[in-house]
Amino acid sequence: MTKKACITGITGQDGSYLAEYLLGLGYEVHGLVRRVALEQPEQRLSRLRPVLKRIHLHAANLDSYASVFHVCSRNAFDECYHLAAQSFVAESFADGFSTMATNINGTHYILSALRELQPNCKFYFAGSSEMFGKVKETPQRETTPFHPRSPYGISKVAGFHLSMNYREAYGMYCCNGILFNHESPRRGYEFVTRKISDGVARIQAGLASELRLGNLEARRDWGHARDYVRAMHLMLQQPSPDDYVIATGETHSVREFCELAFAEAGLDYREYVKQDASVYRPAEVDLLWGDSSKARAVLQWQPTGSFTDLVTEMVQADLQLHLPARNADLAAVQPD
Ligand code: G4F
Repeated sequence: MTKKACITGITGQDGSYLAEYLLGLGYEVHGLVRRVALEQPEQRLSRLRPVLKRIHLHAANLDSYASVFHVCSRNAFDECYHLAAQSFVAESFADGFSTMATNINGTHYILSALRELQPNCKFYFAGSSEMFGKVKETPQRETTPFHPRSPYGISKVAGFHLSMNYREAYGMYCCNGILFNHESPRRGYEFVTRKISDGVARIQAGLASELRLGNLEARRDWGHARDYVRAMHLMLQQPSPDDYVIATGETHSVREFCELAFAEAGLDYREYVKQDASVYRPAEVDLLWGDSSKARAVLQWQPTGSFTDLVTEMVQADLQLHLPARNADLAAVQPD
């Protein structure tokens, strides 16, 4: 029988890769999206363009229990992937209240509606390595204590515990992925990797002359989003629910990312990158480095591709995006 999956946050990087992956496995894919996304499909559904005709979208507002309940009462799902969140850490410092409200209540509403209407639906919660924050050990694994350093991190710790509590209290199949940073050409422009790959392409195309960044010494364990959605699915296929760290096992600094990204376009990052104190965070997570041994052993999951491959793919994709602009400019100055 065809399995039905529900994805919250389907319009984002991970949601779009997951939708494609599940369609490839023969799933019927449903997505919860804000009504405004349905009204502005060109902008808000752009990542889903290749699969739009094959998925079912439902207007829902995760800030409203009634809205979430309404969708769950009309559709029976086998699996629910809860990816939707205010996921930009810096923004969570600017408005901690709405980040906490959306991320914590949204998770609670979905869990509660599922418990009421579809207690056998398997549930995936998108936990984050930001939960480790001021890390207590390196590398970080499932047993490493949490010490979040931002409203975003705190909201993810709360979501993690909500999901665990529904598992323990009501016997629901709830899994938490503790995903380290994962990137791709579909990454939002506010995150540092995309800011860099886009910045390189803009500079190369003559649209910008510098790139202003914050802390270049922060270290992250960066993988490819396409690999990480496979892990989400694998978690829900096990005999019993559990929590898993998903990471590459390598850590690199923002500076290293810059160096490789600019070099990909034949540029030296030191000539273009300017450090800007206004981009620094009030409390930084200095080092993230994951140990995904459990996922590798139990889920038989492993990442594909290297850090360099990821940087190359992102920069090349953004160079392609900006090429038409450069060509148009050149054409404009060509004599007849
Ligand atoms: O790319 P970032 O904004 O990602 P961050 O904060 O690590 O969070 C991402 O990964 C988490 C998983 O660990 C997710 F849960 C979360 O939703 C998100 O996807 O920043 C990475 C690092 C930080 O240390 C930041 O201070 O880059 C540093 N950085 C330096 N300059 C910058 C900049 N970050 C951004 N966004 N912009 C800068 O100009």
